[in-house]
Amino acid sequence: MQTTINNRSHARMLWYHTALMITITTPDHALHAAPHEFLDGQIVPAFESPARAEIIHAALRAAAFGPILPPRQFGEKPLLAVHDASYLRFLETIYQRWVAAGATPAAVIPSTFAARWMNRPCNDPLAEPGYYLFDGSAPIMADTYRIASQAANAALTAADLLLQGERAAYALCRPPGHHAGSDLGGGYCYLNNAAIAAQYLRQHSERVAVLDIDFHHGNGTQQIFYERGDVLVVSIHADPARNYPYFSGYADESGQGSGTNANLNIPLTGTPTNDDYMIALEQAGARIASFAPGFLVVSAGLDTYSGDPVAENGAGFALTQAAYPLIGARIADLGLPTLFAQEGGYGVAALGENVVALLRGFIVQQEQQRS
Ligand code: SP5
Ligand code: ZN
Repeated sequence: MQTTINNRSHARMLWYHTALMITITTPDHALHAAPHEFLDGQIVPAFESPARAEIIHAALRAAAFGPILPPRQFGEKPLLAVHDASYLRFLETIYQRWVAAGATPAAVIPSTFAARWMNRPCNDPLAEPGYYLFDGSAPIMADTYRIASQAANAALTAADLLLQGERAAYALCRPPGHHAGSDLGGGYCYLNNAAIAAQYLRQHSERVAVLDIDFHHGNGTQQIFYERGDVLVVSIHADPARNYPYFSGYADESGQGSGTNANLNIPLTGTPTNDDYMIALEQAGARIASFAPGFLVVSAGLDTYSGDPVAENGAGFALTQAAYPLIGARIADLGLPTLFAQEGGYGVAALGENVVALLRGFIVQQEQQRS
């Protein structure tokens, strides 16, 4: 593994040599700003806000890990490799059609959902959102599709950096992605940035792994790769019996068909501490190592932090900031080219520092491996 890393660094462009980790992001993310979401029976101010990315950006600038660059444009092709065309057209057109039909211009939020035995398609602008969204926490505004595409482009640009020989890159994706399935959005997610990047990297390696460390089960990523043996999906998250997204994320969901045993869910009950979490991460790491992927995509949610407002009241995880460097170091130990894609994390005050702590843990460990 050591040799692989050194060979890779020869391919680096000279000016990248001093960068410990390159970040990809664009200030345009702020154009996607939901006025509210529908959560637990109430209209509440949107938790997934531009302030999240702003505080992460500021913390990364101060940490000076390396350049902070804008995404390149990839067009729709890599999105279509993961998402249905009809779903992309929905995301792109629904806001205008919704407003033209006389519905509120604040945001598209469904109130009637297609579920189980009532799932006939209906293209009425007031109905379509209930077909393509699974909850009331993914409001669609005028610029949502364009900005979600930019988040995917950020992940794809980070993927390209790995292909150019970078050991790691960080995509500051906003909106996040891991709840978005092939034809379904929800939980603040529209396009599955991590899955799009994993699928893109898959063109350059026979096997790719996704490690999801967000507090919530990465249900969208699981669905997208559930019947695939070439992309391993491992998710550590809160017990679905008591936590969003509730209807998936159990340990017995292990993949199907060619994907049998290529999905690993590690649900944690109670309020796990740093130590509890590291035990779960050890299990996740062992599975990823034995899968021997060419690339690792980390769905990096920081809502595992103690007191996160979106985690269940009184039953979130109990991780302290000290957990994140340990998590980053354990991920670096896998010795893989690694793409970090931002997912959740809503305790805005500590969010920037927690992201920096995670990435610093990775960087320090990676530097030790090199020397
Ligand atoms: C990307 C991501 O982290 N999405 C998370 C979406 C979660 N949305 C709904 C969570 C419902 C939790 N209800 C608990 C309220 C405690 N104040
Ligand atoms: Zn989350």
